[in-house]
Amino acid sequence: MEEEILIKAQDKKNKNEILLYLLNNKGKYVSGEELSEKLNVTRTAIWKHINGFKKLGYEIDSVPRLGYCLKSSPDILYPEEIWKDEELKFLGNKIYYYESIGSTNEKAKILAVNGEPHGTLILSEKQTMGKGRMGRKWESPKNEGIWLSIILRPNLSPEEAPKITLVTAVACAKAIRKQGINCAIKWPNDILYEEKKLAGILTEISAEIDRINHVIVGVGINVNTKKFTGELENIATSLYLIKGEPVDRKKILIDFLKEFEYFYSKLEKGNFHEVLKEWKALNCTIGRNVKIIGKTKEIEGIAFDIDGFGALLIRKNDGSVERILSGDVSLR
Ligand code: BT5
Repeated sequence: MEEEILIKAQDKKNKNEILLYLLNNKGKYVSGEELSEKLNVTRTAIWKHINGFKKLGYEIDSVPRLGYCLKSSPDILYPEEIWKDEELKFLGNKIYYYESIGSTNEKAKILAVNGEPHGTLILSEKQTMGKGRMGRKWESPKNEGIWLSIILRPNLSPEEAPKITLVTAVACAKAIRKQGINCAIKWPNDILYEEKKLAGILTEISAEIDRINHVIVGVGINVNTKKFTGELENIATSLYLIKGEPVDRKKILIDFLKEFEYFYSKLEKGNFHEVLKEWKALNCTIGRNVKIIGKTKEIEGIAFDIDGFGALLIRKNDGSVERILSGDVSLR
């Protein structure tokens, strides 16, 4: 069943300064007077906001004469936690943050058609109808992973759109590697650890013949899932299962967004070769015997390279070369 619970839809320029002030002074007492003077808000407004943050799970002490002290933050991907980072330039300048949604990609498509800007981020703590490619399902249990979509309006031709999947895969793998996890990219859209799937990417495009209207890039990262069952038991893994301890989702999310901006700007500036170089260093597909299961045919051979558009090049047993734009790869 599809349920949609929106917590907040907001522009970065209207971020909640009270929460940011508390986040930046975590563990310290700040007086109501100080907040009120610095942020130009009334004491009553502050009190109301503080109660709202407490409802979200922020642990805030209020002591007469001393003021307010943020003791701990809940494990939620609240937009201010992202805006706290001042390095991000265009990603998340507008954020839609859900407690629950059908699919962030589906929502992003509607928002993109309604004109939401480049870089808009759609985040949900849970998806009830998370999607993989070709109508497959993506399991997205509450608070256990990062389930997000980004609206992009790139200045690229439609045949260049697959480059965005490569940018995303590099950003995702880099953010995960920062945790000391030696993950690798499997062409085109998987992040694996020891052959098990840690993250998946779903890139969807709306285009005319010669022009992209928008691209939606969806990312699912299994962070704190403790157990996979059924079909996923032997094929999926999470950062928790690899590290043996809970991992801070906010940190992974922010690292991913920063890496994405970095590599996306390479793409925008015509330096896609730098993305490719990084992709090649992080991938586990090239050099392997593979079987590609496409919509209409199957191909077997050695994946020996990717080209400047991100297509996989396969040398078949008869020596001929095929250029693959999409499909499922099984590594042999
Ligand atoms: C993908 O498809 O890997 C793309 C996944 C994209 C998910 C994100 S979450 C945010 C955004 N909103 C969405 O609705 N989707 C995106 P594909 O390569 O087709 O892989 C799908 C297959 O992965 C399934 O058939 C399962 O076998 C497996 N799978 C499903 N859930 C999984 C999970 N949580 N972890 C690992 N594998 C999973």
